[in-house]
Amino acid sequence: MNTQKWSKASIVAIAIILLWLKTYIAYKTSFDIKIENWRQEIILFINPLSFLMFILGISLFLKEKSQKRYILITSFIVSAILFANVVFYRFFNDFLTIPVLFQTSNMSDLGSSVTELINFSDLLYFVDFIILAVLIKVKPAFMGYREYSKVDRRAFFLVAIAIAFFNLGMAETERPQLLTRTFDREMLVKNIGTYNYHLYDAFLQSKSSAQRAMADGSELADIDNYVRANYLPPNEDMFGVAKGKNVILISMESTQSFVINQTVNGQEITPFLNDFIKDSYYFDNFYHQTGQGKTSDSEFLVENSLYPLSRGAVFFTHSGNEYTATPEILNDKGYFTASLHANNKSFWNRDIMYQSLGYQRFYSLPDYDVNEENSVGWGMKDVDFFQQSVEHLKAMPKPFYAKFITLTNHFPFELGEEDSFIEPYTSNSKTLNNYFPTVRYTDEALKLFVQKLKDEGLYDDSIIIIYGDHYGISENHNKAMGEYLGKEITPFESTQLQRVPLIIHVPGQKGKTISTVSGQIDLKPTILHLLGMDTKNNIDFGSDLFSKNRLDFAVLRDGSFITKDHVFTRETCYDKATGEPTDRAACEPYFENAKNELEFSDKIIYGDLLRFYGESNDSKESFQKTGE
Ligand code: GP9
Ligand code: MN
Repeated sequence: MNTQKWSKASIVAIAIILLWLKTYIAYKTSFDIKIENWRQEIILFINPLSFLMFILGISLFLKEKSQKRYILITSFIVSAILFANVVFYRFFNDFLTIPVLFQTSNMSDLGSSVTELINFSDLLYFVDFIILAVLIKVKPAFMGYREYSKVDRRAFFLVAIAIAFFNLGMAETERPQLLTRTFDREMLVKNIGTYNYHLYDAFLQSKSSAQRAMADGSELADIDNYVRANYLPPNEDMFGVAKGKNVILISMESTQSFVINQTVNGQEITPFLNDFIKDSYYFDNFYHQTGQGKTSDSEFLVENSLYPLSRGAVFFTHSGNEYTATPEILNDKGYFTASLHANNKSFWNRDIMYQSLGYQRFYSLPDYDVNEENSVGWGMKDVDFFQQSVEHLKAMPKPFYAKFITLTNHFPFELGEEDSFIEPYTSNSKTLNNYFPTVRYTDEALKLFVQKLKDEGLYDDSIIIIYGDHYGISENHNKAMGEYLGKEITPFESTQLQRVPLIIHVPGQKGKTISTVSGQIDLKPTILHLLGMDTKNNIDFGSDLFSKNRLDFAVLRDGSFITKDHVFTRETCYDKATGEPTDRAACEPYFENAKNELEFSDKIIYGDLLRFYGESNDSKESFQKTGE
């Protein structure tokens, strides 16, 4: 009697145990979750359990047929969510969030990357589901149905609740304020589990929708004070030096500063940029501040001087907001504003977001002649992209503000023989190895582009600003990276690796290297001041890179920050001079500022607060739709 009861109870139990073990195995094999002690290991082990008990426990209320169907369908959905996280993690080194999940247009564009990211062995992620399905089909007697009494069900859910509280309690002692500090998804997943994390994410999502509805202009006062207090007047020597000139802004895909002035296998990686820097202002302590929105986040930072969000891509989640972006400001000053990028216009929701940013024209895929010969990896090769773009530039009304977004140096860094000017590196990371030749290729594309600008007489009438959009080599490749750089990649080094090049070429000026600690957020006021435009009344979180008395300071989207002498990351204060942890007190004076920066900026976005600020103009209507 007893055995029978046990065996008939098993379908729910088996489904829970299979999913539970699978999730734990996936944690250990497919994600890089750092475990510091045995308590954290226990938390990690038990964290999927309470959710699985709740969700599968619902089946205890169902009749035989629907119970089996419910369990099968639920197991499949849970497995699919886990697998989606695994694939996403391979690429982004991060966990999924709801906004990212709805970026299906991006997912379908991932193309070659997805095939790189999915292997045949990935079927293993569904093995438990297959076992369950087979058992139900082949051994229906073993997986028999049993009615559960009220007492059974109550006991079951009491155990689930107890486990959930035990989990939360342990997590809270390990990580106080876990749920209020949501910068770090890894920490969340580690402590409350992937599934609960998704529930939590859903809660955040609905909260942010509610925030906009509830927001009113009164919240702007504090933010306005903060921004005014941090405003820096322009450097008189630089203000207006590019007045009336064209602006050529180039976003270099995945280019980090560590390649500048360096070699691989004895060959220069960026020979053109190394030369170009000698005639330009070069910022060697300039950080990307992007989050999950990658390239789009960098565009957002550069043109709004606001931080992107800690989850999702603001290009997707808040494309309907009111902004005062550089293109919108320049439209009013008689500039023609355009973005050029030979990719689907809907990628990162650009076609929609660009209207909010004020762009008059988006030259996207249909504006280019793209074929098999001039494509590699994600699409059109940079050389061809720039060459064809010059024709668009020539046709634009002057002065123009034109943003170029390169593509060839994108993961998985594919390149044909004919375009490889240098040999790949030799380490156990194919990603890092192939990174160097594609960076070298983009460098060549830039050289040809600048030459063409000279040939067409555009060079002397334009300021050229080149920046890296975000990292290209994630922490998954720390070992190989350490080998290349000849040092261990500690959290300190990882933070320093978030530096991306920034080069500003002003016609007729020699330039120099400037080492002020800065970030993408600083570009908007810098550019506007170079063009001789006042920014006093803007809500900009960054400040002019040429201003005197600049504070060396950059906040990264994960809450890390960098000062003149210190780096604060992962709750540790590092001394830049030694790269070693130092007294926390050295970083403490900056905590408040770092927190304010991100929180105020988030408030503006979640509440769509700029709609209450000054009067908006109607540049949205002047946007010419492309590709239709
Ligand atoms: C896609 C390109 C790459 O259009 O900007 O985006 P990323 O994956 O780097 O964010
Ligand atoms: Mn990018």
